[in-house]
Amino acid sequence: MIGHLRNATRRLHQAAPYLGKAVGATVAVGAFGAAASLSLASCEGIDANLVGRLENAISRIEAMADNKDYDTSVDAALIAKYSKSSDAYVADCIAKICAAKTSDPSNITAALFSLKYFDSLSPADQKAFAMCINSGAQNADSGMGSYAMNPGDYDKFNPFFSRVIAFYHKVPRGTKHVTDWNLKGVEGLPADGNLDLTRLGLPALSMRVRVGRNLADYPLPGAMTAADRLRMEQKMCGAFEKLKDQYGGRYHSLTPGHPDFINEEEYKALVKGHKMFKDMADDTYLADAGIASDWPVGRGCYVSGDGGFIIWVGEEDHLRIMCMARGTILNQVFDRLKGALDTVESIEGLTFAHSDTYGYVTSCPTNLGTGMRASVHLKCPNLTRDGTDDKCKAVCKPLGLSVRGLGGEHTPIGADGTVDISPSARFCIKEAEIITALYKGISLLVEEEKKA
Ligand code: ADP
Ligand code: CIR
Repeated sequence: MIGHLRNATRRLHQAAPYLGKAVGATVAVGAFGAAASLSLASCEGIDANLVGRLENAISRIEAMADNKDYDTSVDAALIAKYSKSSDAYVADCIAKICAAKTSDPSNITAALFSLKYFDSLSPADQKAFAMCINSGAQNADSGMGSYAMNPGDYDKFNPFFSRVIAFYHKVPRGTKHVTDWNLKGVEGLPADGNLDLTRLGLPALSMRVRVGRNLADYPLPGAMTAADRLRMEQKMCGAFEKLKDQYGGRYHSLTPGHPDFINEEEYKALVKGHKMFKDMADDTYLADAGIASDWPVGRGCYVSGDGGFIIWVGEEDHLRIMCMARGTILNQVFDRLKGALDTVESIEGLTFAHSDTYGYVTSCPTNLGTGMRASVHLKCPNLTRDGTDDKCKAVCKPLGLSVRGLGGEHTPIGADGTVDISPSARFCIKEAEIITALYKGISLLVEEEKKA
């Protein structure tokens, strides 16, 4: 235990010279608080939640400790320089991201923003970079706070993004993501290879696996013009014609005047049926990133004949490709998605944006790598007895699980205590490990629900 504490303290001391004032204070308090808690946890049985807090604090320290040539402090002369910028967008963005460093220390983009690095960029790159961080500047309460505008931004603005990614995903800077859907040999996979929910005493559940994908030859959604969005939708309609041969179904477009246009009522029914995404213009994080611009132009979804294979067009990523089914074997949606993805990728002219380091490139750094979210709708009436997901979230966090509402992110839980459960990790994890982690997470959560 003393070793743990010494280690934490040593790392904190090493990092101290490179920490920005506000972030440094928060990290110091967080790390010492968590380290002290860990000593308790180790004495009285490990409380994974406290250990998680320590890990978070340490990973932040490590990300910051790597900052010898990367200064995150705010220089008054540079602030004055950019507040007078002739570009009002840049002036406003820079003033706000610097202010967020003190007002919202958990905004990762604000914490890791370097005004000196920004100052070293050409005026054109400064504008491009400001677009990447504007969501976190305008929404100081952001957790992540940035979105890439072009597939190449993660490399182009490497000094910033590599730190943000290392910090959020808790991996050393520069760690390479490896794509691997092969379940064989993955820890936690039952001997027969079936991730069978009946073994956990569960009935058939609603299961879904989605991946985010972007086309290599378009700007990412935050930088697309209305014309780009229309062209991309048109291109995808050509692909859907091919998919219809194999999977049946149809495309539903929100673009006024589109041959597959659906009205408001049809759109709402698709959202209610979990097949279509919500109105993005209501999401200020996406709106300030430019991702929701031109809504609803170029937006829509392809739904297969049996309703179980769906492709969203024009949400946070160009494409969100998913398989959904009510059933008991998680492999069913996982395997079907792999097959469907291979089919989509084999269509001529569709090349997904991919990076040797970051795997599949997504708008949000949180989704990089696999772009995968694997979820089930699970009833947890005991853990949600108070009508909120607070307790469920507290139990799920140390299990590496995220809790969402019945309508997805930022929506309420079901009246019967049904929640959306998914592994939080996306980057530097194999696809096969995500689906296995979901199975293992469900089994642990079922036990917690019984105890609650
Ligand atoms: P994403 O999963 O793409 O990040 P959301 O969390 O907003 O986005 O969810 C999108 C939609 O998918 C919502 O309607 C949500 O209820 C639905 N959904 C997610 N998981 C499941 C599931 N296991 N079964 C049914 N619908 C699901
Ligand atoms: C934030 O920074 O809090 C928001 N931009 C959302 C981050 C989570 N990512 C996501 O939903 N894809």
